[in-house]
Amino acid sequence: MRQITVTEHLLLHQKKSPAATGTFTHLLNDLILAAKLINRSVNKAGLLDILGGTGEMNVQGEAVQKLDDYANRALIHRMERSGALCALASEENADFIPVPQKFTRGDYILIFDPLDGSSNIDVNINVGTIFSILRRKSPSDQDVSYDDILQPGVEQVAAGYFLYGPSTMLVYTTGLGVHGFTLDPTVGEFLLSHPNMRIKERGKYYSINEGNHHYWDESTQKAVGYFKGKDNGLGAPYSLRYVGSLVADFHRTLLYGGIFMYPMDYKQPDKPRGKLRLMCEASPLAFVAEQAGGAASDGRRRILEIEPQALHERVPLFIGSKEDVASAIGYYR
Ligand code: AHM
Ligand code: MG
Repeated sequence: MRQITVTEHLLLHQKKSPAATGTFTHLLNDLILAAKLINRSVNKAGLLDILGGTGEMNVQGEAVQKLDDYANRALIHRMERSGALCALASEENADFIPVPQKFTRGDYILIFDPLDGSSNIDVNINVGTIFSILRRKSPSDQDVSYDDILQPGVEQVAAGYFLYGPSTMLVYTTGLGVHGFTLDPTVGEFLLSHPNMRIKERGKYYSINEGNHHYWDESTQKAVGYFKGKDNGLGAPYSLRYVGSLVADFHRTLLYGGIFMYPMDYKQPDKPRGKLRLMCEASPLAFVAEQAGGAASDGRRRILEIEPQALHERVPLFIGSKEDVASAIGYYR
């Protein structure tokens, strides 16, 4: 059997993509190295003193886990030295980070959620790293500004995620389909295991935090009621699956079909909001979903067309099989 590495795959299958340059390949390989380091720590989490919180809160007002902090530092350290980037932006940092002048700078921008689902770390449940790669808009000799960072998802050059689970996977797209690689720990390489991933037009699973039912508006209650309803016209009620790690819930949705929803809610009545972040969570996964034949919406707009107003902007998310997403967002018209 022929084993295809990520670099080989980029050279062989992504030739037509503007992302298939030497610099981009280098960027992706540095990202892979950072992910392997994070994977190593996640794997040993129970053995080292890296479980639990740091005692600090992040810019989102959420408790920072020690592994969140490690993953964030590993990514920043590795990626600012890659020579391919001019700036990075992380879920854990309030502002974007321009690549310091002492390092070689490139034209790409990396936006990431270093350890998605980190509230699940202490109980040994899948977590992941989500990434989005953009190209700067301004000339290379100028300082990077928020105009370079706040680009809608349609401008992404590449996006994807690493899933640290029973096996460790990389799933990514450069706009030429979605491809999945599994880490072979014996040789330390990600090898092509899921070429050309496609998501079913309709699935059998819905995924949402049902504990928020009382905080939802009527449209959301009806949308969720549709999937679990006996007389929904879908043949049978959908089964519920909810890990609470977006990467894991999305990965299952990609492979089995169905829908993942994190709608707007009224948990804080004066501040109705979605929970997930547009730039480092929703947009990259929306790019993957669409490239696999699925869809992603905030209920009214295609996620990829939303013009971000702020780096940490939150957005409601309906993502997965095309027909399931269409059914859900039909309740928001
Ligand atoms: P995180 O990036 O800080 O881990 O937060 C995002 C996570 C997602 O992985 C997951 O889908 C969601 O929060 C779960 O939220 P809830 O506990 O409200 O259901
Ligand atoms: Mg997250």
